[in-house]
Amino acid sequence: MDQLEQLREELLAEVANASDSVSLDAVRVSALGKKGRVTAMMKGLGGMDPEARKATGQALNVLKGEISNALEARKTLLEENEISVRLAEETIDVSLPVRPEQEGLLHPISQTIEEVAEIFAPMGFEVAEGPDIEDDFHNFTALNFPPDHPAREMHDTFFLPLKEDGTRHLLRTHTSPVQVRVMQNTKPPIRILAPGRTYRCDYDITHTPMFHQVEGLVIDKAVHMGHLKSCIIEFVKAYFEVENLPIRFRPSYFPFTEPSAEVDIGCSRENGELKIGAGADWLEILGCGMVHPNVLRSSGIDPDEYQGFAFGLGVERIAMLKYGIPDLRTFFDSDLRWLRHYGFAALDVPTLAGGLSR
Ligand code: 2NL
Repeated sequence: MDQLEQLREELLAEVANASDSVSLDAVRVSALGKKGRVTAMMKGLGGMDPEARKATGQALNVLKGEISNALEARKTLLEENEISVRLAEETIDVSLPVRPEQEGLLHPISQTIEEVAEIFAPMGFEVAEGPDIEDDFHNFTALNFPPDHPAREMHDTFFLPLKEDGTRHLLRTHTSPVQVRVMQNTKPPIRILAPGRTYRCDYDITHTPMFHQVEGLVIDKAVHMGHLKSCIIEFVKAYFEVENLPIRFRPSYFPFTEPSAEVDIGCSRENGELKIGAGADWLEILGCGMVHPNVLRSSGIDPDEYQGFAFGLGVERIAMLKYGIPDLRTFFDSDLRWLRHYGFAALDVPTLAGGLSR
């Protein structure tokens, strides 16, 4: 028994002194392995008389259990220590740029949409989104485009294949269907901005088949043309960052607004150079109007109770004007040299106080 007690103390000391999981495993093998010291004593039981075999056997089993428990406890402790050491050594500053030598840039389209949203946010406009693939109702019918009206063809629509029920989906030709969906699901007052991709089958110097729009919509009980005008004037001045920018509202036509207007800003064109601000010329920058009663009705809003105004602008166009980008088609070439020239620092977000376009 003395011998067993001595073995017990030695083995527990070895377990306590093991300083890593590799040396701890060596202790386990030397005690409980096939040729281990406890195992060897177990083998010796066969040569004992029955009384001694029973007593020693029980004592060996107790010892084996004790050593196993000590090994397990030591193993857990060592593993926890090893994790703490690694955590302390392997700290990462997650706020550092991933590849400082190859930092990503914001595309001028993203930058322009953020600037527009930043200007309208303090006026209470929230950003709304919807699907690029739309149905005829949300893209045309709800917006007061009569069936077979040439305005539908004017939009050069991309249609998806006919479905079994004879209808077909399409790629939205403007972001107005987003606003139709909001009107269907929201009790006024409504004040939203709908930026996003739009598609028309057209490709030349001034058209790409995919382009971007931002539309705005306000619905309330007593909204009138004066609200529309001040909202647009406020936006245009903030966006172009020009004091005393001349602005005019010119009567126009859209199926979804009545009355409708196009908005021009003053500019000058001298020896081929376009300058925004006071000058002899005018430049068209957006369309707007009072929402047509048919559009309200189609979207589930009572035109006798509510009215509203809406506007729409082309993102590429106002980005080209502000940032002097001469060729529309270069927007979607994915040319890194172009992006390094026209792109914006990703963390330098536009704010009204800090400047929109630093
Ligand atoms: C343009 C003109 C415009 C709208 C878009 C709109 C949306 C709804 C109801 C009524 Cl849901 N109107 N949008 C209104 C006037 C003009 O866009 O030239 N865009 C590039």
